[in-house]
Amino acid sequence: MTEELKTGGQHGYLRIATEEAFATEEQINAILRLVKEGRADKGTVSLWGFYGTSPSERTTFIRERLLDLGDLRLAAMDEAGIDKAVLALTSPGVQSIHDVEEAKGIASRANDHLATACERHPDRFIGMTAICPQDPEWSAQELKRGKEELGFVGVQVNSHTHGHYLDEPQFDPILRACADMGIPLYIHPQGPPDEMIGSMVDAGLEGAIFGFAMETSFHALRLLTTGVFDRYPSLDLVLGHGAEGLPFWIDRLNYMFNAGVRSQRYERLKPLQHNLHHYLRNNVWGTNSGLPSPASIKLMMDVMGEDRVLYAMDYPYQYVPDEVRMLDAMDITDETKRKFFQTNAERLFNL
Ligand code: 1DF
Ligand code: MN
Repeated sequence: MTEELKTGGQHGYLRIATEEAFATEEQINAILRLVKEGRADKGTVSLWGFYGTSPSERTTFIRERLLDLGDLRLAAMDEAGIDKAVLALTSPGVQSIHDVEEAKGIASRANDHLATACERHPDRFIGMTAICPQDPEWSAQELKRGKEELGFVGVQVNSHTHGHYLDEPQFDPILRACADMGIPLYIHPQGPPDEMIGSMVDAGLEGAIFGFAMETSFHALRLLTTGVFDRYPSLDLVLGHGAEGLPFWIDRLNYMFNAGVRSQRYERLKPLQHNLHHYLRNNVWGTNSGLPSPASIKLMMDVMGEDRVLYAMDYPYQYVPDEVRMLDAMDITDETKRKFFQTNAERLFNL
């Protein structure tokens, strides 16, 4: 498994990686200041207390790679045969920051910085807008600027904002902007909010290993079960990490949701226009970030349809070129492989 991975598509497809992270100095400094002052939530303390300060080889590599939007990243992409990267401000974006004016400034400067890098490398880098859900109206404006002035193709929201979720009415301007302007909404994990994190940090399980998926799948399910996609049938929701496990759970989710609705168990849960399967197959897109194994990818394709499953690497958090070799060798048809690596991303992000 040491064959050279080439960009350029001679093997039949371009590889477009769709969950790739960058950071800015001021973002990391602002988050570390919160951590130091004891004002960050537990998930942020654990995540950035570690990545921001640990001297380990992994964290040093990641810090250096997050801050680079130039040669280091391009060399890594070349080495792993990645033609294009869809880039977003790393988790938690500015969502842990309490001072909303400060948070908006950091997000919009990160957007300017990313746009400059995309202009410099237009055939390699593609941007997603960073927003500040703490101010939904401002975020809707920034989404418009991202799309119309900066050329960005989506938005990454790093799941909850201080324990609040996008189905809550105050966030409606964000959902409406995404639906009206055709902006895919990528809900990316961060640590669970203090109300949820419980004993997960003590167990060492609140991060990317488990807590991320638990909290982000909860977020996505809230959107599905409260009728967000009946209100916004054209809204595209993108989830990483095997659509955060939802394809695996879908039959149980659907059965128990319908059972609960029929018996009027919860005030909040009302009949929907469709089964939950329908939204997975019509509104949700899933990437395989963190999940290089064919078994997970084929399950996603079975449940969601092969037109909705996309490749992601999650650079620099999971930079493993051998995973690309493994995916190249997947026993799916050439046409399906091309959809997975290239054309589904082109369709979703309108590339
Ligand atoms: C980690 C993983 C961190 C992912 C991330 O952003 C992240 C990690 C801070 O390994 O702690 O995006 N990930 O998506 O798997
Ligand atoms: Mn990620």
